[in-house]
Amino acid sequence: MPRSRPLTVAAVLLATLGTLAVGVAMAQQPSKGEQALKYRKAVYQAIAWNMGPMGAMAQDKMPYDATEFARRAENVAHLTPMLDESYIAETRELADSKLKPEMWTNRADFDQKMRTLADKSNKLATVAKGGDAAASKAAFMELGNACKDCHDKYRNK
Ligand code: ASC
Repeated sequence: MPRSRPLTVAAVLLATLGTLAVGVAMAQQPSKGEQALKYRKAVYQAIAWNMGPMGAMAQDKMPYDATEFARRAENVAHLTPMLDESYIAETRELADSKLKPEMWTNRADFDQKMRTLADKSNKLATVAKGGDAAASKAAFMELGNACKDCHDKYRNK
């Protein structure tokens, strides 16, 4: 069938190009672990962004503003429970992380620290709603200690 040859050639060519395009698209797609690590860093960044002004107020580097402090505390309380799901096995071998490998063999301890983080940030949000500067600052320090406790053990400098 002479008419079918050029069509067959064109079809094979198109199929090959299509496969190549899919291959390139897949190569550019970050892996599940890379996406989880990116998400993790974004959540920590959002937490730090909100911790900043509270820290400045707690250290009297900025005037205490009860409404602003409570809003930031509420934000952090929403963010801390979002970290858990980023610590998936697919992130374990990724180089672009400060996570110490010990975390994977001390998972129960790490998870407990994560629960403490969530508890302390919830407590801070509740206390901050009360608008008492000294109580808010004290609860902020407790939360900061929960951050530090985990960083000291599981985060590379
Ligand atoms: C913060 C922040 C941290 C912790 C830590 C507490 O505000 O960004 O990583 O508190 O410094 O020691």
